[in-house]
Amino acid sequence: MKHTRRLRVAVIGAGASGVMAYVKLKQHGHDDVQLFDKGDDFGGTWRDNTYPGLACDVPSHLYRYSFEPYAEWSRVCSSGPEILSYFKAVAGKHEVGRATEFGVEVLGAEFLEGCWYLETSKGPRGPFDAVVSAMGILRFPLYPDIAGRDAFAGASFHASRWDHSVALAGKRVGVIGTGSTAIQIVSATVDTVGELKMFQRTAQWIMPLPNKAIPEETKQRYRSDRAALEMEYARLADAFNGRFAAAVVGDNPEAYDRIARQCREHLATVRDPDLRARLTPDYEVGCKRLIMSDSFYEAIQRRNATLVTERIERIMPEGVLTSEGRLHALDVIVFATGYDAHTFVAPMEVRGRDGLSLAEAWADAAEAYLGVTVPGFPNWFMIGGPNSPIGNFSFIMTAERQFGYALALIDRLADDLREVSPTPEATKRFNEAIKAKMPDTIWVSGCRSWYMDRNGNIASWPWNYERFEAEMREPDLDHFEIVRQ
Ligand code: NA7
Repeated sequence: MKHTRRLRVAVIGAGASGVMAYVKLKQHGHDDVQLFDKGDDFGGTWRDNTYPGLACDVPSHLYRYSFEPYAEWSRVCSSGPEILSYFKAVAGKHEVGRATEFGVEVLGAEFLEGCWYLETSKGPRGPFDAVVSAMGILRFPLYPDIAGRDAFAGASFHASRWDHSVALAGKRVGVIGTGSTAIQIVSATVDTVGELKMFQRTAQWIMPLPNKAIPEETKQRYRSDRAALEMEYARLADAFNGRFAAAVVGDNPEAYDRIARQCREHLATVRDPDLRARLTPDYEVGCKRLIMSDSFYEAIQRRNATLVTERIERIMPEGVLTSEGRLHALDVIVFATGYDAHTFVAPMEVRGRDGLSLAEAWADAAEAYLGVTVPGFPNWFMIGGPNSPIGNFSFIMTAERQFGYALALIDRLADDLREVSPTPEATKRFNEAIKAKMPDTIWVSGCRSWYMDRNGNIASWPWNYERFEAEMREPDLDHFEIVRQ
């Protein structure tokens, strides 16, 4: 693609989204692109997470780039290391390393006289004509606010910062939390540890997604028949980003009923009625992100596993004290207590036009236009910004859609525009539509989840995926303030 000027583009983050942005920028003829990543390699969240049982719960044939089909996935939902090596291989193939500075944290960004200047842990970088924020969503581990947390005499760590120097074999291990992470860890470690105690604050709905190995014949077919591989991608996109997403936002009642029934039937396989009752959620299926597992119920019914549902009172040097005064003696505590999913660019300080900071602009609520751009922050594009579709579907596909939209604007910056930012009116209309939709969503039906932010605003995309794809197809320049070249 030929352009009238050579654009200098910064991409913050070299995880799955940052690498994708680089490849697509290059395909569109943008060859002055610089990536920054505070880690030491590609992979983002798949580099940082190394806990036992780590896997994606979205089928691998959908959790990949549309432009890099892959015939070799070993299972329906592949392990973390396999996913990491895929993303690293793609980065290697496209020589993204040449354009990436690792070990550089971007601390601030400022828009001055039409350009972005970055402040990093290794000094200033820039100027850049456009910035792509590809920093991921679940970056900041949340540690529970439990009294005595630091008093524990054994080993303790957050699941996403796994301490591999701690051997689990034969140990008394406590896992705090019942999210996707905790469920994977419990399933993967129950046969290794001596005793496993899972501390549950809230029961979860669990969908029995069978994680079968993909047979060699199937891989062989995918290797030789690209169309078959594409058909599998399309089938899964329809099932997950399509029907599943629609079911959760209320657009497909039959699919929703089927999912809810599957979860109930799955729960009914728990043999002990008392354990089953304690594992039964008191909110609707889909209110929290659904757990996908066909091994957890079996794991928690093992002789050496215990589900603790009494409230945690405090952590003692010996273990966890629960509300009925019982001390659960432990050697290791794993905090599988999730992430702050609503930080977006923070703690990076981003200053747009007139010195306005994103933190100031977002003091009441993080609001963007269609999740990608923000009024007053020209040429700043986000992947995974506020109200991006998050849930039980492929974020890789979402990231590609969002960046496709951003790229159409970036192309214009290289052709005839100098600055582009959404109008406050368009942004207000979009966010009012989200608020208007909020009472109809399942996310407000009485559970605590990261689909809502701390001020009670919806953090996800409240409509179906078709609408998202339609919105991402092409930016409507009437909704943007533009400065021409
Ligand atoms: P989640 O899904 O946010 O789960 C965190 C879990 O930790 C959840 O069960 C919480 O209970 C529990 N939690 C948090 N704080 C506490 C305290 N103080 N006491 C007891 N229990 C607590 O995080 P995950 O890492 O499992 O999954 C995140 C996403 O990663 C996942 O959805 C995929 O997209 C990948 P709560 O339910 O809030 O009562």
